[in-house]
Amino acid sequence: MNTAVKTLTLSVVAALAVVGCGKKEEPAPATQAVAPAPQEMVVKLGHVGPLTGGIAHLGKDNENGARLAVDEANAAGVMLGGQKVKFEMVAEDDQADPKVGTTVAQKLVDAKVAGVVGHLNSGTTIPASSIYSQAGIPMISGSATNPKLTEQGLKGIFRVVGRDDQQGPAVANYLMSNAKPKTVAVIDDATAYGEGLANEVEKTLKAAGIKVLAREKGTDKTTDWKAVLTKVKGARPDAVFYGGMDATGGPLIKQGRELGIKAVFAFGDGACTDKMSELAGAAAEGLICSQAGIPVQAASPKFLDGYKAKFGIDPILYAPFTYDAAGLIIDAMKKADSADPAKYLPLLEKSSYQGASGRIEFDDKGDRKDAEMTIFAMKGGKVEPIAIIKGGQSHTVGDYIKAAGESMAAAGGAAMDAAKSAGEAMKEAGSAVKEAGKEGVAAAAGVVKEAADKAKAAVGK
Ligand code: ABU
Repeated sequence: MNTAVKTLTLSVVAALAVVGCGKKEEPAPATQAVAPAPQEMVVKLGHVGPLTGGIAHLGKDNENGARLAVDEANAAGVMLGGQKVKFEMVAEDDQADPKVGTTVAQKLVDAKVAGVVGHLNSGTTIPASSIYSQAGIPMISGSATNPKLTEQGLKGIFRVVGRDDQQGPAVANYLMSNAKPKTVAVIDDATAYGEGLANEVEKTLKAAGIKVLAREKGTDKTTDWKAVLTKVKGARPDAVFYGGMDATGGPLIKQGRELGIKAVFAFGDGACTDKMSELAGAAAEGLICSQAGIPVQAASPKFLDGYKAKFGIDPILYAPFTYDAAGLIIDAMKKADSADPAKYLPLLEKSSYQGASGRIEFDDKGDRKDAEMTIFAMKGGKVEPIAIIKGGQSHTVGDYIKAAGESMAAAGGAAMDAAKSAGEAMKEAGSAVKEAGKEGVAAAAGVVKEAADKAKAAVGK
């Protein structure tokens, strides 16, 4: 039951009690002890990402997104089961390491968190997901894009970004239509994400008849790519695709240009940040990259302003998605009127939630339905979004933001209408209670129930 209806029902019950007794309560004697205020119920939410190492900037960005959602919920005040709730974020560092990832996942389970936002990397999220699922704790990643995460058939495991079997074809198709390469070199960092995305890109290129060179590999810690790039240079490819993160992608493009490679360089979401130009300088200009979701600039103004006000910087990449992941968990708890995962998970599965990154609904696997893909190019040291692809249609970023604003305004209008209807139903209920004083409590209870149902239906629209 939502708050408006609950408030209405409680007011009505209280009013009926007064009417039913037919007399006013005596004032409490001065000596009577004042009941202590009910204690806050603490609900723990976990967040996990790399907070140390080469991609700590992305882990912190993810954590900030989740923290903003938690702090906003605490500031707004949330009641569950009649008790005031204080959400407490338990933040862990998985160092982007699969083994550490499973260790901290178990730590969060032992700490009895009610839900988890994370992890950042597919390589940590996939093994950790079975630990959460077995413990019955819902987990939503705001960044892990490897398809395997949601192909394991695990209950309570979700992501709010798209998958690499959508992102790979999107960036490969853009590369083909834009740079028209005949030969492409594909390199990856041997992680679940980097290798998986590189495979998807290679598959798409090959299906279109493009020659793809033998795969070259590094690791998620490689910063000296000269041996790999010298081999690549000898094959004179028209384009180079790298599956990996910005911490390793920056040195890769820098060293590629230093070696005189003239090819177009393309990357996936993990290397689609301004960090690329911090690491590579002018060598990063003109690179192409993709994101398995909307660009951060297209997130809701409420989120963008709130993030800047709280952290004094702009969000980098996935923060709108981790903000939404935390928001989804809290919203499902509110709908279930409980922080018990067994009670709120069924509502989380059926979410239709307007987040900072748009409307979020999940399919049966836990993937976001109809996720956007964005293509970027590096211009003047910044990754600039060029096109947002949704439902097979390509949109300019300006058009997309305008349409998103209009649909949010429409959603806001519908909420106002619902609130108005709820207010009218409450007025009706008030009159019914007044009438009950004359004609009987039972008759009033029927009218009140009807009014409460109307209010519930109006607000639930
Ligand atoms: N999606 C790119 C970064 C996170 C991952 O490993 O999937």
